[in-house]
Amino acid sequence: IVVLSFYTECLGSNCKRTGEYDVIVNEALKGDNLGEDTGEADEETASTFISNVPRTYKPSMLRRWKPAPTVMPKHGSPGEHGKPVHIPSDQEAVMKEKFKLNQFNQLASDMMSLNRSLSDVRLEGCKKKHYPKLLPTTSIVIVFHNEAWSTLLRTVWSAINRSPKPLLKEIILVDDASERDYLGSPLEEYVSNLPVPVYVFRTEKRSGLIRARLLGAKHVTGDVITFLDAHCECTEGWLEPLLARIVENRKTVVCPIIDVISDETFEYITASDMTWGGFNWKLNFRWYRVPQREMDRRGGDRTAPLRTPTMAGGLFAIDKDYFYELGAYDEGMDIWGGENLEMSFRVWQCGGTLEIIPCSHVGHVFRDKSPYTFPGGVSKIVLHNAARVAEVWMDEWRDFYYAMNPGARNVPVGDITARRELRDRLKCKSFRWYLETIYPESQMPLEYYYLGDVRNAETHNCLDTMGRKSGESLGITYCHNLGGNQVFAYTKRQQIMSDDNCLDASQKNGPVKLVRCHGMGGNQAWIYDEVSRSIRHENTGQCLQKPEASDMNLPLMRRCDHSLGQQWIMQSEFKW
Ligand code: LR7
Ligand code: MN
Repeated sequence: IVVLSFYTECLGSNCKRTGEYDVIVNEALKGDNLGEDTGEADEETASTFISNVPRTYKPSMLRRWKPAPTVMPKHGSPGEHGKPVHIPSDQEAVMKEKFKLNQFNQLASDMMSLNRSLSDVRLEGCKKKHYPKLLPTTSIVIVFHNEAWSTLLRTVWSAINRSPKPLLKEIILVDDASERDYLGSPLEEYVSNLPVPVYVFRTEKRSGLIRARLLGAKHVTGDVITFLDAHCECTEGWLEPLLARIVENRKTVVCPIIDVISDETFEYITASDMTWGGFNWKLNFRWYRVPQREMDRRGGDRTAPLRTPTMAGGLFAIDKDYFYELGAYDEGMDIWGGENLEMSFRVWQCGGTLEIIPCSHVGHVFRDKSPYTFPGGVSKIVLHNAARVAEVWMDEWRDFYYAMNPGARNVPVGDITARRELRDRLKCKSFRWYLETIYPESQMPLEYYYLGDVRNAETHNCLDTMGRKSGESLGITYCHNLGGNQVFAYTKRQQIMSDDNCLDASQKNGPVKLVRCHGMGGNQAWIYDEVSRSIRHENTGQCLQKPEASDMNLPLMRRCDHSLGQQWIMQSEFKW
């Protein structure tokens, strides 16, 4: 169950940008997700790193460019200006049938022009920006497995139409062993007639997106590699700010703002410029609200590059030499997942900078489920990839990953010596440095006393989140020793946390809830006494107690009385 929830959570609605963003906005409005800065930010971004990558581009590598002309709307064609597509009611059965092919509304996509128009979603300040007259060339690498024709080719056309011609060296498509005939010679024939060189390479057997990208990158002749998923739409002016930033500093890895193309209607929905990338204990990539600290660093300028702790993974640009110097990708990762956090940690820990460039917008079709097979099993693959991230980059914080995903201990990580050597060779910094300097707001506590289950001395039951969300009640049930929902960290800041939620009590005798950790003590401060084994709530002075018979599964707040029902065992040794 733990394993399944891992996967659905990752490809599921939680991962969907709209859904997550709503949550973020709502919580921001309520004011409870605006945790204060939880640490000191170090302004120096690891510039001590010794690099072979030349710091500047030679003039011969740069091209003079002009912005691409705006794509004009086709009158009467569905989806123009990024509007939603309406499916006639007599076509609903076809629509449902086609939805299964890719887990998005392929009929809607097929109805739209491959060159559909979009509105200019940029901030006014972005439209006025001047970029250098000379910029480097880029090659776009798009990998796909069984992608729909219309989404794949709309990705290609949007890049061609909206990139300054001299800057787009070529587009490299990598077919990862698709099983659809139209992706064979018909695709090769189609792309041979496009106004930009487009090449198709094919993996011999299903390799997964990570190795497919490595294959594509090998054939890149441009100076910058730009990766895109196969169901994207580039918007006006998307490329220039990315390249301009890399010219400024070749060790900057840059992402556009990833807007939402609805999987239901193909409507183009602008995403917030106030979210950045984080991750949870399961090592799922997650969007979170940008903290005030980073807004301040940018002088409040919403058009300025945003330093992000992690990236979503599919859409980014990187100097080609730097890509290889930094270790490209981990070839030991299969099919899907993990590479996004792996590269994010690697960039930061090894002396680079990872940014979201808010003046660059690219749409992506977010979907609830993955449409394709995971040979060998979803959980095995995803846990394997994530374990490699944890083992190579996260030092002792890998414990959080294993505690949250006990199934991961039984999945072989494979040989990781080459990646560990890479980390040594590049003299990369520790995960502690990353948490302290780059991501003090993360869910991973910097200092903690304990990680494990919390057992009641009388009933021998364990505190359990029951998989509940922020705002819901804490549960308690028999101890299963499997970690997951029964794993809690007791931190030096007196929080009892499970992933990004903390035990929270707001009144005497009241319920104990799971609430998004705010790091400000108050309702979330608990004092554990190792001798009396009590968990005392600082604000109310009451103690955590086993449920009463009538309320079987809800731990309570009661006056401290040293009874056995108020004694809690944190099993493994404490790190006092
Ligand atoms: O075996 C495979 N072979 C492939 O070529 C599996 C996938 N692929 C292709 C696939 O056709 C697609 O073009 O790889 C690309 C990414 O796969 P998706 O679209 O199923 O992934 P996703 O959009 O659900 O997931 C995000 O996380 C992935 C983790 O491995 C990758 O980093 C994706 O690139 C990434 N997508 C984005 O960053 C877009 C924004 C999504 C978010 C958050
Ligand atoms: Mn995708």
